[in-house]
Amino acid sequence: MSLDFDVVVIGAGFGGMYMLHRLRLKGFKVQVFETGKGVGGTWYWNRYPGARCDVESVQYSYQFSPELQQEWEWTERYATQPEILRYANHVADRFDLRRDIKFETRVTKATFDEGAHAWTVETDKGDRVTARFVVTALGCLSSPNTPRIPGLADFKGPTYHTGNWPHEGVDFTGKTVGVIGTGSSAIQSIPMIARQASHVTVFQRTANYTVPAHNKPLDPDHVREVKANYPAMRKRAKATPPGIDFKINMASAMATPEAERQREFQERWDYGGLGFMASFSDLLLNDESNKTAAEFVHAKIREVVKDPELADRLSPRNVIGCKRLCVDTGYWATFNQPHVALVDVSDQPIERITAEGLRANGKDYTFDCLVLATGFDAMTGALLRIDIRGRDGRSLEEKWTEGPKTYLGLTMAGFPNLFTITGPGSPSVLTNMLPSIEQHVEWIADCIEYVRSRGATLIEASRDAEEAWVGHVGEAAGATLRSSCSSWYIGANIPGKPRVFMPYIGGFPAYIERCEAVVKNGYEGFSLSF
Ligand code: NA7
Repeated sequence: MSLDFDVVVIGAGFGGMYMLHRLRLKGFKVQVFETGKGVGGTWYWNRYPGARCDVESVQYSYQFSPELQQEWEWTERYATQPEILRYANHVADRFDLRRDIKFETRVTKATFDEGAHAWTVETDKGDRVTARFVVTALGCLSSPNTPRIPGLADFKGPTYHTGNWPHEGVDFTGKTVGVIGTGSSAIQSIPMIARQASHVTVFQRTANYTVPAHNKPLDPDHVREVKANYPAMRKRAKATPPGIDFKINMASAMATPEAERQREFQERWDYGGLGFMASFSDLLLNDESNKTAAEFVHAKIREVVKDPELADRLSPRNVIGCKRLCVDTGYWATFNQPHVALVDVSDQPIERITAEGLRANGKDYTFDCLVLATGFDAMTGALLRIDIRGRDGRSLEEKWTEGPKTYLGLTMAGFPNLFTITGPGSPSVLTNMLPSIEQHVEWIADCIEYVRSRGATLIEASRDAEEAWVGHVGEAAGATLRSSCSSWYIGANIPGKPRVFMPYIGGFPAYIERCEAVVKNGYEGFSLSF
């Protein structure tokens, strides 16, 4: 049977774009399908005001092409969404990617044909194509979570979701705005919305920890130095658990004298960004150590927020770093403004959305516009939106009823020739996504090439290898404080979703080592068919 393509790639964000490029270099015939009108994935959809990456721009970028790395000029320490999207478009142009991407086309179904050792992929535009392999490049945070609050359709003003923001932007000037959510998207957008709106009411279910970004234009001398030493910086980054080049203090917070501990926290606070969690090595291992960091942040909130009662309500109570740490610019200070109000909805869920606003805690709140900063059905949502059927017509949904099961976050038993870039069970969202994506893309491309070189037509992970990996992912998660709260890492934000810690927490270096060992041992845990 002659197939239409060697590989179908689903998604043209950073994962899908590089996958296409890498496979082309190896001579494979590839078709990419992308729902959006353009490339960029997450950065195509998340256009809310203030949207930025929380990893520094010189690190949140591809490293596969030294030329690309040298020619692209980042302008700020943390790149804005428009700048990252420009970068994605630059990459698409530079490597002539668009000719193999079909835009505005959503993949609806992928079915494995056991006789042909091939997948049939169907789209909402009527495509039905066959390919030996399918690679999903769907992103981890790409299926927006619209909360099931009664009456959502009753609201008569406009409703915006941060994860699917209007491309033409939104002018809130003179408007009253209600914002549901206080995660990263809310923490980035609320200060910006408050600059325009006449009144903002923020509905907070769980207060979140955030550290200042201290964003600034990039100093050209600094950029020159980074560019001159890029390979060394990338190497250092790869050797850290999150794949980010920052200094990890290997000392224990509890074993460090109080004054020195405060100095370390303060230094990192003044520097800004996610490196705060690397102040000590045991912040996510030991409750007492964690409390020292949490209390440091609580004190900062009290310093900034003038009303002590409000400061208290803005102070998170859970383990710091359990939910993903946020990085902000002026978030708490925004609440000092008289036109910004915080409503606690932690005790009782929002009762309902009304025509004029919403009802919570027995009280009616009115506003002109509603912003849902309510996050995503993370890691599995985008995959399960596609009807993926492996051996015996078994769906991915059936396979994952108790939570995602993968081998290395890359493949699944019962779903041969299917690969997931940054799938559940891989470090993904616990790391700098770009290096994680590159590592996956390169591993997958090499694997597909290996299958071809052996004259095989099918590769599949064994159930034993998958079970062992799932067990290891669970054990690693259980050893930290990260699974101790209701986060999207464990699916707790989606009613009915199985509670399983989805990303692999063992760190980027250990994970790379494992992936490389699998290859070295002749694709250990996989079988080939001809
Ligand atoms: P998050 O971090 O999942 O935040 C979503 C927020 O919305 C969070 O505060 C939720 O409260 C809140 N939420 C969700 N549903 C409701 C309902 N029904 N009622 C009240 N509040 C609700 O998503 P983001 O988009 O901010 O960030 C996602 C990631 O993108 C982030 O971690 C960075 O990696 C980038 P909860 O905490 O669940 O109580």
